[in-house]
Amino acid sequence: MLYILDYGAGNVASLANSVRSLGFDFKWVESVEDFDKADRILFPGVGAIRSALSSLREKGFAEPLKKYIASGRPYMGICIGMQVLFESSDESEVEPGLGVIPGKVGRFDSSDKTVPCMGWNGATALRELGEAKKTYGLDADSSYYFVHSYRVAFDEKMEDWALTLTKYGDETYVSSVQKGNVFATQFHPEKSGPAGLEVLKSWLTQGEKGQLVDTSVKPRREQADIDEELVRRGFTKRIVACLDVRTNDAGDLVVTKGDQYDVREAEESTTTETPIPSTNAADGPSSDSTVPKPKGRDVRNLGKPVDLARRYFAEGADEVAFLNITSFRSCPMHDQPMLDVVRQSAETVFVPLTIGGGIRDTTDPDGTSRSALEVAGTYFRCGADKVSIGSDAVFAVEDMLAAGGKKTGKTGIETISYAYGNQAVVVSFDPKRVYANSPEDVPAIHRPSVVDLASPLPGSSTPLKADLGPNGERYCWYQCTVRGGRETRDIDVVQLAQGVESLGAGEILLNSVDRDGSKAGFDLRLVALVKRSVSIPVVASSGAGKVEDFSEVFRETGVEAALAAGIFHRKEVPISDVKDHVQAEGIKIRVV
Ligand code: 1PR
Repeated sequence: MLYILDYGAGNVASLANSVRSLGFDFKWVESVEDFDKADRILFPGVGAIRSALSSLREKGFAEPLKKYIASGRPYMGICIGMQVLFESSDESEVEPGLGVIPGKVGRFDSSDKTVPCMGWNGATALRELGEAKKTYGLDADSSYYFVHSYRVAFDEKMEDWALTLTKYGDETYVSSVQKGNVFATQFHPEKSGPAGLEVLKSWLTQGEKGQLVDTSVKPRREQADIDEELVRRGFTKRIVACLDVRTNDAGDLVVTKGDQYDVREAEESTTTETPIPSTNAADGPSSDSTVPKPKGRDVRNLGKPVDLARRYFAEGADEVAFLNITSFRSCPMHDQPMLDVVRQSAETVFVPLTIGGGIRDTTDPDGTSRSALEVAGTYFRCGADKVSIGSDAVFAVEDMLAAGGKKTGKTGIETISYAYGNQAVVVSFDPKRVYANSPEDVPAIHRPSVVDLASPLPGSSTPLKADLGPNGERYCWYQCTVRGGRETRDIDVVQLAQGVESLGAGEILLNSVDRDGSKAGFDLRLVALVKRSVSIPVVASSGAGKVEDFSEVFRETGVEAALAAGIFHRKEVPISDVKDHVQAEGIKIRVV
């Protein structure tokens, strides 16, 4: 019997779904006795090693797990499930590792690259794999999904254990290990599409009729071949499909899409339905934009959330994001339809899923309070890999700035990233341009975020089309908004970006109210400004209209990922065309 070890953090639902989708049954490890009953153990660690190790010890699982591994029965670890095998980790000074593998887990150097490392990369075999070219289902031509800030650097001590190597920036690290009955990957097979499922299947079927394959005895490959492959494969940019989800006037949960955040049809509809007014006075106007709208305009309906997520997975999206865009209303967890959307999508969509909207402290109608951490945890257990925080992040940074930079440790960003790791916390920005004729017209505090709308990007000689304000203004700064663009706040994107990074966010999803739905291309000046303010990954969003927009934003700003909604929903630009174009431009991308 296969047992999966869930120590209580992160998204284990996806692994369970992928194992089931391959036709295997399993049980959860619930007691010390289960280690004796197990024929095979899968340990899908996610997030922070500190909580993984302390939870294993609190449950009394650490010694039984070591005994299980020493017994020679098959063990597969994923991400933290690989890192716990080592003697120690820089991430957790107080909790020693299990010591199954000699060596230490260290942190990526962030001086030359974004950390966490979040995205797709190859896995280059250290040893000759013979005719089959594949061991443990690992394919030299496939990409796998990695998300981590810590890694095991490759050196001669790791020769015995390293199965594959991967390169991120200048660092070559161990992306999977194998020796005897132990196999573990730094990447997430359950999030790596068909290529990842192949790895899981291979491990699940190995040893069923005899011995496990032991690659550690095979001869080593020529170093030059390994180096060539490490560079050729490399870290890829990501293409994200985004689904703005809300209930329409008929009460159906639909994917919608706005222009500058107005998600209603331009023309008054012929139906007699009227928009449902907000039931909560605190919600403000029940319209979907700051722009006044005539009555009777329907919410645009571009399809069902789960169907579209499945379509994008099949078409090769590297990630799928769901944003609950009516979360500005009260959104108690007890009847949150987005939970089902995530649950159902995670059953068949094996790439990372992000869920945003309403990730904050909430109160159910019966008075039950739920912390942002609890809300996020509920989504993770349903199959989300990351949560995206919008309005609450702005308030958190405002409070931190007002307190002279002091952190409380109690904000959603802090509590969620502490428990689940900062890779699990995205912050979604909804900035708007504020135009000015001169930088001096901008309040001094916001001048660091002023951009010149008539010049090339700083440090670039590539000409960039002037993009002046409506009255010919040459400058602008980017003001943050909350509640889906309804309310502006006295904070700019640079303050927000640096604030959320210091609170522990692992990624920024950078929308633009001005460009949303415009198909005019990403706001390169905005994207470049935020990208150079932080060292965490940035996802450029809003305005994609053609394949060239993607290569341009990658080339000109260096962002890690680019997101689009409208052009994918309306099938105007297929994801495969975007990827073919980006690849033809010499930019690394995962091609399915
Ligand atoms: O504040 O934590 O509850 O989160 C609310 C979330 O909902 C935020 O992430 C916010 O961005 C999002 N949101 C709220 N209202 C809207 C709206 O459109 N009326 N959607 C909204 C944000 C922007 C992107 C869109 C890109 C790409 N929409 O999601 O997908 O602009 O579109 P394009 O490629 O078609 O140009 P909280």
